[in-house]
This record gives sequence, C-alpha cells and structure tokens, in this order.
Amino acid sequence: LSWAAFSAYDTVLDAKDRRQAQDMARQVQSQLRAFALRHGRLPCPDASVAGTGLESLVGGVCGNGNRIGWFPYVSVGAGLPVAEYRARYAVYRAPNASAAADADLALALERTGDAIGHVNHSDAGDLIVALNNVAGLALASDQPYLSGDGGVAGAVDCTANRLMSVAYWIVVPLKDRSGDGERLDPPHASTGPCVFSPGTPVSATNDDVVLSESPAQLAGWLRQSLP
Ligand SMILES: [Ca+2]
Ligand SMILES: [Ca+2]
Ligand SMILES: [Ca+2]
Repeated sequence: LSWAAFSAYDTVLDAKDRRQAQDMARQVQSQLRAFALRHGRLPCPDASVAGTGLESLVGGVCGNGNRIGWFPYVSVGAGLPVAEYRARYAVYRAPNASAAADADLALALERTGDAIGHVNHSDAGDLIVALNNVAGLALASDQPYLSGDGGVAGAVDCTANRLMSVAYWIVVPLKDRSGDGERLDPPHASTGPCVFSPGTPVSATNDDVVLSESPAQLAGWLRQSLP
C-alpha cells in the first residue's frame, strides 16, 4: 500500500462511512426512478429548513421555482435517514407555455397530445419528452449542473468549469470537513445549483458524495422500464 492510503483523511472508518453514503445515494436513485416511472415526473424537493421528508407542494403541484431542497424521503415511501446521510436534492425545471417544449421535470404534464383518461396521459412517456427537451437546452447557471472532478473532468470550479446540465443531482453530506458548521462542503451549498462530478475523490476539506443523471441517461432507463 502506498503512503497515501494512510493519509490522515482516509482512515478505515471514513472509508466505511463513504461506502455507506454511496449505498444510500444509490437507494435514493432507485426511489427517485420508481417514483418517476409511476408518476411521470421527478419528486418535488422538500424545501423545509430542517427536512421533513415531504415534497413542498402548493395546491398539489411543485411550487414555482422550487428546484433545490432535501430529498423528499417520506413522499417516495422511504424512511428519513440521520443527518449525516440525508441527501440534498436538485431537479431541472424549465417550464414552457408550449406543452411539447416544456422542460419542467417536477411537473406531470401531457406533452404528447393524449386525451384525459388515456392510459398514456401525463405518464413516463411524457417525462421522456421533457427530458429530451432539457437535453436540447443550453447550460443555465440557475439549473442543476456539474463542475469537474479535480481530475480528467477538469477543476472543481462552478464558474470557470461548468460541464453539463443534469436531470437531477443528490448530495449525501456526511461530515462537516470544511469547518463552516455545515455538513455540505464547498463548492456545495444549501442553495447552489452546482455540484462536483460524481466520483470526485474525498479530500481533507470535502467528503460529500454526489450522484446524478443526465437527461439522456434517465430517459434511457425510463424507456427500458416502460411496460
Ligand atoms: Ca402522453
Ligand atoms: Ca461533508
Ligand atoms: Ca462544511
């Protein structure tokens, strides 16, 4: 083993926490995908400060401009994890007056012209249309996006290295490594739409675990999973 394997911030205990966080992130992904398949939209972020686990719905729909919050564990039928493993969550939302061009992933909307009552009304097929619409939009700095990984994907720099938009990201915060009193560590913040690329290694000042999917990845999974 190299000397680096014993560096102060990569102890056996921390590695165990990281694996656990990665498992938790994959569980959230499964819950999110199952929800999307069933409801034809992505879950609405839980915008409460403490994290109640409930979608922040207004009159039954995801509140205007609500793109970042906690993952709504309770609303997808899961239990609320302890703070260390409780994920922040962002979803791409770009509404359009034309349903066929709409790219609000948290909104169940008829985008293919099926009548009310039709079996394909506002279903996962309509979400696939929205995902394709997202893929066609230029990167916007107020929508969820990825920066680099400090390696092949380039620097972790939310301004100078904006890599790509994502359908959603989740961040499992683990400990406060940056010492600012928040479990999230920069560049991650409770309101920012930028995260580093999944797979970014742990560092002395950041142990956050990121998982995300591009619109094409999620659309591919939905297509494959449709009955
Ligand atoms: Ca439809
Ligand atoms: Ca952290
Ligand atoms: Ca921190």
